[in-house]
Amino acid sequence: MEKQKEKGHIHPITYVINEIAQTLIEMGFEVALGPEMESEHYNFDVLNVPRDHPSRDMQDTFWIKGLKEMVLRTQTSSVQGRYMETHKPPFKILVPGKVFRNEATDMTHDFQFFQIEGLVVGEGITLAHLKGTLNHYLRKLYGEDVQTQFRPGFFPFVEPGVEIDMVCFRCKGKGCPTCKQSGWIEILGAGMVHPNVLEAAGIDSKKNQGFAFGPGVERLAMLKYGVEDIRHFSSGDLRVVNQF
Ligand code: 2U9
Repeated sequence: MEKQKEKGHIHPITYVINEIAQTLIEMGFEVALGPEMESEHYNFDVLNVPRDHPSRDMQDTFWIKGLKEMVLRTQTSSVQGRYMETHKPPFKILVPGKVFRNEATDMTHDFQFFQIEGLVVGEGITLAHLKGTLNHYLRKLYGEDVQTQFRPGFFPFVEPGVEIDMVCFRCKGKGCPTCKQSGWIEILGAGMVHPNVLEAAGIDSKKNQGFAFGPGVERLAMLKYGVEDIRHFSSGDLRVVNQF
């Protein structure tokens, strides 16, 4: 008898992107996409990243040889910059895609990874909308008993910026090596869109407010599936994907 052919597998990163996208689409978000090779203008300038910011260094960003002022995008936010120039608020978009960082790899850092960013702009948008949206999608991803805390954080494109922690899935908040005894695990960054970013796209920041969030998908997947090294996801080792 002919041996049954083994079926293909969906990559765990694709699973997580699809799951988050589905939740956000149910909430009225639309998907926006853009180029992986991006201009310095959309990758940094319109996002309020100062000219002398360290993230623009050769050591942190892949600059394209022979093409002036072109980079491999360091975050998917460049897509939102383009979108805001051509669409009037109110809008809610989600932007999944690959991003690149010119840095040494270790268990929690890779030179390429995926992000799924969200952006909501309109009149009367507040930090409460950001909290509600993130808590809803984290519950869908990790279960109804997810508990989060929001701390101040700094990113040039948001003000105020927040970093969001989740109660440690391993020790449930008691403190263990996974959460460095704190009981909390940092999962993503977010914030209210900086007025400079809205104005750079021609949006009146007196009339409109926005919130944005930008998790790294591998980090969410590592926590969901208990994967200890981020590099497993792009290693091409089928023993990894065959488990999903
Ligand atoms: C626009 C305005 C603001 C997206 C945001 C973060 C905070 C954030 C990091 C998480 C881990 C990058 O992958 S990472 O290294 N990002 O914490 N991202 S707010 O803010 C935006 C996006 C678009 C127009």
